[in-house]
Amino acid sequence: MFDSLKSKLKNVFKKSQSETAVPDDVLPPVQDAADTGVTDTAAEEGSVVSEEQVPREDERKLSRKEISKLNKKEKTADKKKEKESTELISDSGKKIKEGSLDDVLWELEVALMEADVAFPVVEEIKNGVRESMVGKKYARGHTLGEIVEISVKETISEILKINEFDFDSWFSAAGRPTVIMFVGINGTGKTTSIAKIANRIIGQGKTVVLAASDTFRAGAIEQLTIHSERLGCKIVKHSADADPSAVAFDAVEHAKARRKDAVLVDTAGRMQTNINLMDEMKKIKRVAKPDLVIFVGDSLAGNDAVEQARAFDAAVGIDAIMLTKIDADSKGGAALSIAHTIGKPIAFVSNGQEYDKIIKFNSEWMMGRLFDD
Ligand SMILES: Nc1nc2c(ncn2[C@@H]2O[C@H](COP(=O)(O)OP(=O)(O)O)[C@@H](O)[C@H]2O)c(=O)[nH]1
Ligand SMILES: [Mg+2]
Repeated sequence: MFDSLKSKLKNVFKKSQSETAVPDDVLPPVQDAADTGVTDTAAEEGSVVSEEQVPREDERKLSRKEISKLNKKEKTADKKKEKESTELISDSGKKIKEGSLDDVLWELEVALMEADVAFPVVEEIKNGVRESMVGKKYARGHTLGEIVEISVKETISEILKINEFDFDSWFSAAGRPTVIMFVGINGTGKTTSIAKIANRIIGQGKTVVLAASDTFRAGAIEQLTIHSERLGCKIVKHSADADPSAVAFDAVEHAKARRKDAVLVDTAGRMQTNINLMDEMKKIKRVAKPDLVIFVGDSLAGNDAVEQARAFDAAVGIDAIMLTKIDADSKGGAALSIAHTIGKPIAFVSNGQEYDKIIKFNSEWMMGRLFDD
C-alpha cells in the first residue's frame, strides 16, 4: 500500500543528502590539512602560479600582471560559488539557501507527480517545504536530507489535517434514523462499501436498512440483496428501472416506522450522460434528506478520483469520502490529495473485499503508511 510513493519520497531525502548537504563530518578538518603540511592557502597559491605560467591562448597578449588579476577574479568567483553551496552550515547551525533547494524541490515535485498527487497539492507541498526551509538555520546534528525529510513530513501532515472525521462518534450522536447516501461512478466500490459500513453499524448493536436505489441494473439490486442476507438486515427494493428516489423514500419511511437506526442508500454510477446522473443524485438527496453524503472513490484512479469527487461535490454536495482498493494502490496520490483538494475528509479507506477490510482514516495513519519503516 502506497509503497511507490513511500520509496520515492525516501529517494528524495537520500538524494538531497548526497547532492546538497554538507554534513559536518564531511567537511575537511583544518588540522588534517596542516598535518600533511599542505595548507589550504599553500594549495591555492600553487594553483595560481601554475595557471600564470601557462596562459590560455586568448590571454597571450595580456601582461603577466593582467593575467594574474584575471586569475584572481576567477578564483574569487569560484570561491563565491563554493561559499554558496557550503553556506548550508553557519556558526550557529546550518543555513539553507533558496538556490540550494531547487534541486530537492524538483525531485520532490517529480516524485509526487509520478504518484498521482493532485497538482495544486504538489504545489502546496513544494511551497510549504520552501517556506519552512529558506533562510533558516538548523542544528548541527542534522544533515540536509534529514532536514528536508522533517520539512516534507510537517507540510504533508498539515495537508492531511482536513481528514479529521470520526464516523463512529458522528453516527452515535446523529438523529435517528440516520440516513447516509453513497455516490460515485460505477465500479468504484459503492455497494461493497455500503455492506462494510452496515456491518460496522450492526456490530455496534444498531439496526440498518439498505435502500437499493441503484435501479439502473438488475444485477445491482441482486448484489445488495445478497449483502442484506449475509448481514441479516432489511433491504428496501423496487424493480429494476424504478425511480431511485422512490426507493430511498420508502426505505426512510420504513426505518422511521420500525425505529431502525440507519438507512444506507446505494445509488447508480453510470447514466447516459453525467447530467442525468447528477440530476438523479440531486433528486434522491432532496427526497431522502441524507444526514451524510459519502463519495466513494477508487484510489487506483488517482487524479481522476479527485476530479470525480470534485464533480459530485459541485453537483450534489458531499460530506465525506470513502477511498477504496488501497490494498492495490502503490501510488497513494489520491489518498494524499483528495481531501485537501475537495475540502472534505476521508472517513474511511477500504483495503479489500471482505467486510472487515475497512480502516478509519486519519492523518497519523496516513503519515505512518508514508514514512514508517
Ligand atoms: N481489492 C479491492 N477490491 C474492492 C474494494 N472495494 C470494492 N472492491 C471490488 O470492486 C468491484 C466493484 O465494487 P462494487 O461495490 O460493485 O462497486 P460499485 O459499482 O461502485 O457499487 C467489486 O469486484 C468489489 O469486490 C477494495 O477495497 N479492494
Ligand atoms: Mg453498486
